[in-house]
Amino acid sequence: MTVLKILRYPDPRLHQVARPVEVFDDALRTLVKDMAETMYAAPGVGLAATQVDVHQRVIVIDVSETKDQLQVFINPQIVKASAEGRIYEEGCLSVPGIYEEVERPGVVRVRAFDENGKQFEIDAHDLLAVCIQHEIDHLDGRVFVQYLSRLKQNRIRSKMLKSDREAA
Ligand code: GNR
Ligand code: NI
Repeated sequence: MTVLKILRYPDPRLHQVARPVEVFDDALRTLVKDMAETMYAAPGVGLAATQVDVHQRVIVIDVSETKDQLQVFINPQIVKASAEGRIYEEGCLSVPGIYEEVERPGVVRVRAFDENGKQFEIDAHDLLAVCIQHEIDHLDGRVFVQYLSRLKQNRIRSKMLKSDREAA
């Protein structure tokens, strides 16, 4: 059982762009397992490798009520996105305590590989669509607060730095 440390905004490592996975080996499967444990422990509905300072294109998600439906997305690509947007109140394990509305495409088709290197495609909507897009953003070095106004971003940054100081 390994719960990994989650980077907190505004850590600059959250802005690194992750590289595609090239080898589907036991080390990758261990990473996936540790990321899943970290996500469930948090608890959260998704986690991108970037958040645990591993800059590879690996995502775990479980949007089920029962927390027993882990989905693994390696080298994920959005191959189709609906023109219609949806607004959802998002949160992030790297920005604890902050919840803000973000608009994104409501439905996306995602192509990815599982931890054994098998390719698959799914259509995602609702929370799963939001979560996949939020996690792919992490892999591209983007945190959801970057969709907010400069003013809100600055306030969130100050709040995070203050709570870091108080915890130290
Ligand atoms: O746990 C999480 N909940 C959530 C809620 C609304 C929109 C996105 C998310 S993802 C977040 C976990 C996380 O930070 N993943 O990167
Ligand atoms: Ni996040």
